[in-house]
This record gives sequence, structure tokens and C-alpha cells, in this order.
Amino acid sequence: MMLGKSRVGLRAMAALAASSLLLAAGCSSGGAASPAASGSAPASSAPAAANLTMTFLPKNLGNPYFDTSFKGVQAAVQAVGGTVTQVGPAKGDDPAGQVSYINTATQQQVGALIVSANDKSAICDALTEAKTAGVKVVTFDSDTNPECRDLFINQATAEGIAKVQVDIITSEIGDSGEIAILSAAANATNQNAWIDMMKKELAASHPNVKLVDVVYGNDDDQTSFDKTAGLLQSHPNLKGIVSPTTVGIAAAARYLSTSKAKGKVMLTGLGTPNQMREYVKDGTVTEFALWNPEELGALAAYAAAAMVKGEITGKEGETFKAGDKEYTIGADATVLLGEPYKFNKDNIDNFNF
Ligand code: RAM
Repeated sequence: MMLGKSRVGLRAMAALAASSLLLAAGCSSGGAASPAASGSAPASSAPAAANLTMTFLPKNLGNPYFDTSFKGVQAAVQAVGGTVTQVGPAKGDDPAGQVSYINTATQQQVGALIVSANDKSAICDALTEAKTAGVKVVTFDSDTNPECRDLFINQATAEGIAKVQVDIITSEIGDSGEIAILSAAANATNQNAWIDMMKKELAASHPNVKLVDVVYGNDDDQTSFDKTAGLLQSHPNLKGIVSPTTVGIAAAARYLSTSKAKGKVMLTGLGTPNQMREYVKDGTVTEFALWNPEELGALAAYAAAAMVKGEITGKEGETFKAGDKEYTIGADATVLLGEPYKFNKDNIDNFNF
């Protein structure tokens, strides 16, 4: 069946990534993988001129998705002989918080900044200042306006991410009836791009499915939980919820799992297998999708290192190595990790992130 391919593909990719990262780490001169003070000297394996001190700035701290991404970042940074510090706001809808960390990184003269943007324009001025000061700016996961960064590491195409979620929910509700979206922050670049694509896909291929509401849980567990309750109250005929955020889908599943809507209102979206396992096993959720956040983080860090070393500049067609895999820069200085994968009761125990 269709899933077989995804299952094997992701397992193989996970094993490959793990082995190449381990190999690479084994060859490094032992640079610290754990967060280290910015401004420390690059390890001796790096070229003398390359400033491989990096700052990793997710949308928010305490989100398991970004914790997993950071593991990939750390492994890659260790492999290239650099150092990395993770900083970030507590909340996933705080671009002003991100701006202050960007300014600090610029003052510290880090070599590269790896950012998932809370807002595509609000952090732009700070990023432009960073670039002017010589910091390489790599966005990953959630982009800014393209002119504000050097490179964007995209987990999968917006079309692909939208389609997998629309395919799952429409098949679960018999391709007819009301659905709603529980998103992250209202200004999140990635979720907004995916929602736009989902609307297009629904209009083009699912005329009997009506999107009746889009609400925002701000990548905050409690807010997302409460918004789920609100959706069920406001839309008594609701047949499905799509939550394109790992924080949102886990909170919505927790709400549904003890409500009378369990098994009646379908839930899908983007989740981590570890957060969703119990809800797949108890029948609250049948299927959801994601990519490997660790691989995404590693790719972003390898790309940042290649930029710092001057091996790539962001031009379409340039190539660089991430572990033992080669990637090519596409249009708009964007690099694509791969395709989203579907998780369900048959494969969820094969994953640990
Ligand atoms: C949350 C964040 C992140 C998104 C995932 C799917 O963790 O909003 O940006 O990519 O969900």
C-alpha cells in the first residue's frame, strides 16, 4: 500500500541520517555539542577564517518539535567543528522576543543564525542588520520574506504539506461536511502558507467539504486546548479538525480523548509520533503527518556552515554536503528536505521523536 513506501523511506532516512551524523561526529576534533558560550573559538578542524559559532533561534523554547530539531543542529555543528547556543522566547507568537535574541547574536558576532520565524516581516529589520554585520542568516521550518535571509531550509513543499492533511481529513469524513483548522500563531509564515494551500486544495477537489473556522492556539498547549473546546461548541456539526502544528494537534487530541466527540470528530494535522502515540492507540486519532525535525535541524546547520565557509552563497544550483548527502539550492535560495510522511497505528512505534 501507499504507506509502505513512506514507512520504509523514513526508517531508511532516519537510519542513514543517524549513521552519517555519528560517523561525522566521530571524525570531529571533539568540539562541544552542547550549548556553549557564543564567541568561543572554532574547533581546530575548521578553517582558520571560518566563524562557526552559531545561534539557534526556534519559534519558542519548550516545544518538543524544536527540541528534536536542536538535536540535529547540535550533531551537525559538532561534525563541522563549531559551537551552537539555543535561545528563544517562551511563546510561539512573540516576534519581538525573537528580535532581541537576533540583536544579541549580532552583537556577539556569531558566524550564523538559524531561525524559525514567528512572523515573516516583524523580524526582518533585525535580520538585515545581522546580515550587514556579516552574520549568515539561515531560516528553517518557518521562513521570513526572502530578502531578509540568505537561505531557507524547507521541510517539504507547502503544496505537499497541505495535500497530505487535506487527503487524510477528507477521507476520514467521507469527503463531505464541516471542518475547522486549529493553527499556531496568526502570523506564522509556515502555517499560513499551508492554510492557503489547504483552502485551494479543498476548493479544487473537495466541493462538499466546508472550512467553517480557522482559530489560533499560538503554539501554546493550554490556548490550543481551549480553542479546541471552543470549536466544538461553536460548530455542533463539525466533522473534522486539522491542526498543522505539533503543539496544536497534541492539545486537541488530549481534549478530544476525554470528550464525547472522541471518534466522532476526526482530528489530523502535523504531529510528532512521541506526542501522538497515546492518542493513536486510544482511537482519538487515526492518522497524521510530519517530517523528521532532527534531519531538518541538521540540514539547516550544515547549510549554515557551508555558507560561513563560503562554499555556497545561496545561488540556485549550488550544492553542499549535509553528512553524506548532497543537497542543491533551488529557486529563491531555498533547500528542500523531502516529503511529509504519514503516521498511524501500523507504523507509529517505529519512530522515536
Ligand atoms: C510546531 C511549530 C513548527 C511547525 C510544526 C509542524 O511545532 O509551529 O513551526 O513546523 O508545529
